[in-house]
Amino acid sequence: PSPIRLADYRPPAWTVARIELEFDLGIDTSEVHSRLHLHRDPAQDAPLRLDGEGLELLAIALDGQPLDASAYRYRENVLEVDGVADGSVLETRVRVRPAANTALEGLYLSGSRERGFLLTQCEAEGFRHITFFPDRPDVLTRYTVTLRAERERFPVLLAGGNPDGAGELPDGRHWARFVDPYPKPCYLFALVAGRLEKLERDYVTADGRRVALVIWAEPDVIECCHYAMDALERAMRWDEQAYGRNFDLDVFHVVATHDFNMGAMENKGLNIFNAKYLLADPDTTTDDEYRAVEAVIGHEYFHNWSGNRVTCRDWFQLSLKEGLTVFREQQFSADMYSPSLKRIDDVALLRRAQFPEDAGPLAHPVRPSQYSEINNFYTATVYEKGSELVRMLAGRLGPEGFRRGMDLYFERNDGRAATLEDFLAALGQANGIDLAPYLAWYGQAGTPRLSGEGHYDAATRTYTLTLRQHTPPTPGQPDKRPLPIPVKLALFDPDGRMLPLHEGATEQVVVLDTQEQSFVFPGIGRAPVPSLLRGFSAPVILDYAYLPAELALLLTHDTDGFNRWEAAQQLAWRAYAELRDGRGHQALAVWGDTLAGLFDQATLDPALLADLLTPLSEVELAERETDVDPARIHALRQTLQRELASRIGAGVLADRYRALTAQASDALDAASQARRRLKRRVLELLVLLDAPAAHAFATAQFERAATMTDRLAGLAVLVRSGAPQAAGALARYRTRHADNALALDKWFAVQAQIPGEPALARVRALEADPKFTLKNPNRVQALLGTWARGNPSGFHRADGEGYRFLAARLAELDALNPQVAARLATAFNGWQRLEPVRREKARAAVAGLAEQSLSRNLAEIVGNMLK
Ligand code: DPP
Ligand code: ZN
Repeated sequence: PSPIRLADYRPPAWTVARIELEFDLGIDTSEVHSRLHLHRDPAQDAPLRLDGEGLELLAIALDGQPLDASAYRYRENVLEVDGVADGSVLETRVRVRPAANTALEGLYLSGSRERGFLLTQCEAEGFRHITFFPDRPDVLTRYTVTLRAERERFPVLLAGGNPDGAGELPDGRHWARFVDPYPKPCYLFALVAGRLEKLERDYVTADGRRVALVIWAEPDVIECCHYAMDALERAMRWDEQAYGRNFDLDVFHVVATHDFNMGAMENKGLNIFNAKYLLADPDTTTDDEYRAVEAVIGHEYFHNWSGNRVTCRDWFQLSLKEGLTVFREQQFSADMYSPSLKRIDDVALLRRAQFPEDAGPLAHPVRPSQYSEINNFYTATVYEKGSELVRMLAGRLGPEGFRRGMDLYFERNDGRAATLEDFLAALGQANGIDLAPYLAWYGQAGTPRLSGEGHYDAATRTYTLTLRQHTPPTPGQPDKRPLPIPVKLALFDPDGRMLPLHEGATEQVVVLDTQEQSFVFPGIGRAPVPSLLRGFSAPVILDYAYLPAELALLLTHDTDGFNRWEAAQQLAWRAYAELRDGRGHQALAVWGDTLAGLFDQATLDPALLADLLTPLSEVELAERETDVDPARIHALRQTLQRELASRIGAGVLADRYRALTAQASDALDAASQARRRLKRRVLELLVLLDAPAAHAFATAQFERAATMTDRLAGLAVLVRSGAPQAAGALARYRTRHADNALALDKWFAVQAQIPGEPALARVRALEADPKFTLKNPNRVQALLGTWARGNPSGFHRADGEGYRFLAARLAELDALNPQVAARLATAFNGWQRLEPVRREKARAAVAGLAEQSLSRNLAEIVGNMLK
């Protein structure tokens, strides 16, 4: 099929003002009756064409008259109907098969036939699997939805919008109706039906609306929803205060499912969550997972305005809602937690997930110009880089200016399907600033490289900073333009004090918007050390020839927590390169000794210390290499960490470990979380120096842990370092958490992280475990995703067995669930940069896949990978 292009966008010829949907729900088959109130664009004369995939058409009528078979055609996923006029009502009745739907798109069954429930997933193009409709986000429609089902099997019936009646029917059936007063695109439609329990809380919005917040889950996990409920309330308050946005329906439903392709979905008034991002309880949820629940609850809630009230004109604008909503989510999490730790987490994620995407065969702009399968574009680029672009704009406007711009954006575009141009126009016009130059960021793929040089002139007391930018070519975009790059900076004197800059401020933003530019800072008394890109003010790769001692100064004194961490990362990178090239230990000594010096500093947040002690990941190291050998990178990174550990000292590490253990608690406050984070890091370093001692600590921690964070950390250290105690601990974990799907996912994942060649044998053994299934996306991600995407030395075997194994599983998975298969296939990203032996084996595995008959999803990924 030919790709869909942004340049081909045309407004819809037909829209649907209202839809009345009626469902007769059943597990094997469900019937969907729809009445579309059609509106024709007078400027276009195309016949009515509706999307529909896999629908069994039972009846069709136009304006009350059954249609003759010659008056419509249903082929190639399009229903074309003759004789439709503006104002016509088209009725269809179709049959769909929820239990047979393994793609988890459209209407499907979560869980078992006996106990599971029915639900829908429509983003991006799932609604066409439910009924005939113009399935595109710029068709905004008012929904009235009636659900009918057997009361005993489906006691709970939910759809988006406000409840509008319910009652009994003959033969033990019942019904419920929902009316959504806000026109919405069909990707935001949702229903849920089954045996679910609820938690309920009343909420009054800042503008005085009473809202019932209701979280639904299967009976065995409903008690794990209290944390999410608290988080939801915090998110709602936060959006009122930070953006002046109030909730707009009488009821807000949230439902947890274990069978979900994505993290969660913002359906209007009926959010559906992957259980992984909703359920939380101290015995099975780690600190990071608690924060993820809060973040995703916030994310989906914030979509009610950035996505639902203002939606996207077409899927090329996906980042309009996703980049913006990730940014809002990040602000929320930063406010609930710690701005600098949050920033470190987010940038680490960007570098681990988005930079490799932007540097490989799947590179695409934040606003892609074409796709063949839109589900392949729910990427780190659209989400995470998209958020970085919003952050740059927000930084450019300042807090008040950004709020003014956002107010105007929401006001102007409420009830509309908007574009990124609309977004930049509102932000700019509210502030009298032309933001059009920033549009280039949305259209250009690749991570810009920023290089800089500083020159200090003692005679004139001026410091001159020269910055240059260059973006390497990406597939289909050989030539790149310069982009506006805001560089937030400060200058430090050799004693680690910030120097006053313009008008006494100690921080300043300069914008590089040409290829090269120099910025002059007068009145500087001593040669300074620049702290550049503070807070990661632009998503670029900075190359500045710092001396190790200068990085040590920033690591010790920078007032920007993020840039302290960045200095540690830079030093770790230099130390790594020295080890790799056998070039002495200058940076290594500075890095190790500086961190050893900070190790006992009482004022340093233990969580920040834990992050400072963590060198860049194997994925990031591979990004900076050519002829990548993941086994060698793993070994070098281990050596690097052992060097760090030995500079701190086994005794010091063990003492700190004992002190942190003595303070252990099951509390969730930031200080307790920070201590657990550091404790894990200390244990990971200690095991490199004194394995028996660390294994004893880890075993005791595993056995006595009061939190999942501590239990899993103990287990991970045992398993990954091949401790003799590992097998016993794994068996005990398995018994203890036998009935908890999310805890079992972690059991699979921790074993998929075993480094090096043994990983594959373990993955194969775990595949045979009765609890493993390719039908559950979380389980697939836990085992195959963790191994192939998160364990480079385990996946990239020199004999190519890892590649052949993954390719075989992808083909199998693709027949069940194309979205999950396509995402997993991105594990092959970067294969062109592998060393020659692995490169050839990876290529052969990908090429072998390409010869098979694949879904559009997997075919597009594999095809791009080979281009
Ligand atoms: N729109 C969902 C999200 O919140 C994903 N489908 O990101
Ligand atoms: Zn989203």
